[in-house]
Amino acid sequence: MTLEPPVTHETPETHATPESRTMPETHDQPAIPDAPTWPAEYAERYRAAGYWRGETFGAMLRERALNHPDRVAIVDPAGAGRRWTYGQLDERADRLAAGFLARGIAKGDRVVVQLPNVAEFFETVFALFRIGALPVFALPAHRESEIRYFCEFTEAVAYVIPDVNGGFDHRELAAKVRAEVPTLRDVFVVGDPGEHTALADVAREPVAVEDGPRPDDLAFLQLSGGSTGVPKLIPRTHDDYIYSLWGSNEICAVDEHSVYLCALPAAHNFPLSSPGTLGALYAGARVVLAPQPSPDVAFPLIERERVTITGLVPPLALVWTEAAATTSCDLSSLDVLLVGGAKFSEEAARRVGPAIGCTLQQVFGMAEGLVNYTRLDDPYETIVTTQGRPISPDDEIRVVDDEDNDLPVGATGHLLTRGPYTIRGYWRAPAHNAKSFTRDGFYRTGDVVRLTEDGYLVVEGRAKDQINRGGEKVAAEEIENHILAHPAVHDVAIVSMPDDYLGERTCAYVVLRDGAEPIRPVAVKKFVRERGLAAYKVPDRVEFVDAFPQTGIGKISKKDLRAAIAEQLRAQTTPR
Ligand code: OOB
Repeated sequence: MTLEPPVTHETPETHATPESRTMPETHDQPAIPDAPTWPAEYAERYRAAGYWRGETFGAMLRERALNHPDRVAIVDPAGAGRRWTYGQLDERADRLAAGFLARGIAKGDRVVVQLPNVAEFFETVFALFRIGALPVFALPAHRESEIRYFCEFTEAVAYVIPDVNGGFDHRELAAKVRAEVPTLRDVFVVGDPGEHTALADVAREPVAVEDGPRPDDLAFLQLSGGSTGVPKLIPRTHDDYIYSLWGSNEICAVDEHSVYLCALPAAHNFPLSSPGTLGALYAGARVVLAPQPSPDVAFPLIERERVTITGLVPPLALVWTEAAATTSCDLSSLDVLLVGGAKFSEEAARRVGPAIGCTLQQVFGMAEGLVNYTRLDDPYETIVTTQGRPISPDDEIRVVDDEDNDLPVGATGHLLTRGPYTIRGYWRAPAHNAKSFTRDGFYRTGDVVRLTEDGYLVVEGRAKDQINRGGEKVAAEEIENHILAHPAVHDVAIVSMPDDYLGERTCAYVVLRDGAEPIRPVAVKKFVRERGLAAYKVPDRVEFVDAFPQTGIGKISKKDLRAAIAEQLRAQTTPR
């Protein structure tokens, strides 16, 4: 057995690391910090450079609401359609914050938020931001296994859900998780609450929030795509995230006249902050929520709301490019289409402009921080052949070999980064942090890149054990651990296989136990699904083998497995 045992939850007792003692002394930190933060000299530098403006999300929304109360902030076309002005969003956030406080949700508490693209997402997160409670951003696709883990690991006090979304009843899942996780007191439901509490009933007369968050406090926990047995949580502060917003706004030309269409799931870092819905709100612009990213839903919204900018993952960008050729919708308001989350092929990138009539902007980002954009006025060849350059002059980029030696410009190697909006460590994960960060605080992205002479990054591959399914990240080890629980399975290795549409899909290579009854691929998929995992994590293909190819030192050679499945697929599609 060459697989590592499942990762167990790290206990708070093990938190103190040398890095985590570098907290600024003025900050009221718990005795054992939840995550390492920027050393004082870096924090000072980022403030002095004007990156960290000393704002919080709560104050930001209040300011926009005072300046332009009647401007539309959020358009939610679901049902009869809703349009909330900045004044209304601000007031709703105040009222919900008062209601949350009355129910005992306090500064620093964690609240798992799993909402689709609905207006209440913003009301909820701004109410929590105001209190200083931390939203934990779950995705709509997550199921029992992920949600239970988020609630347990973060010791969440509340969980916010829709009633039913995409045919799935979130209330049943919530009831199960609530019964199992003692810290979880409340489940708030957008829509029919069933046995839980309706979010609509929580609001109260606004109260002054005493002791709200400071700009350098944590604002929320974002999820990492990850490559480990369980997802890691990413602690982002008001200061650092707000910098990524206004930095993105400058690069993507988002201002108060912009209209941002949120087509991807709102909780993901890309549509949240690149420049995303929060960038748009920072600029005083309008956010339009698309319940689905498909052209039949999104194109009429672009026409009706005169959308100027949106962001898509590569597979959707391809679908839009094809649909634009025959649509009767007027897409002429769309100035910028951001594409990122996974590698956008040069060939596909060349098709966007002519088909949709907008400027393509490639974005290569990560929830841990660093975001790169091609610039709107870059030469066309740069836009279609690179994944952009960092937001900040203070984003430090290193491209290194396997021993952390810096490589010359143009050479392909591992991307390490450090900067004013890149975390210095995951939340409550000291053992993992020692591996994912260098001693001097560079984040090991797991991406394999090359730098061009003009400082642009080209993503060439990945060293982390992760499959990027069209922007949705699947950590191999997480799925392997689930499949290993099957009684007939002796060993398993998850690898990527090439796919025309998603770029990659997942293939599970399985070795059955000696003497076990043979099982069919569909039984493995069903097993994973029934363990309560998001559908995108169910292996796309299952191959049974007697043994795995091995590397020189006896580890499973995933490289050989990837080559084998790619060859098998080629043979299937190539006529003999
Ligand atoms: C975005 O964030 P995550 O956290 O879901 O995933 C980050 C990882 C990167 O490390 C890289 O492996 C991959 O996704 N990735 C790309 C890419 N953009 C992201 N790989 C190749 N080309 C690209 N353009 O995916 C994310 C966060 C903010 C903005 C955009 C994407």
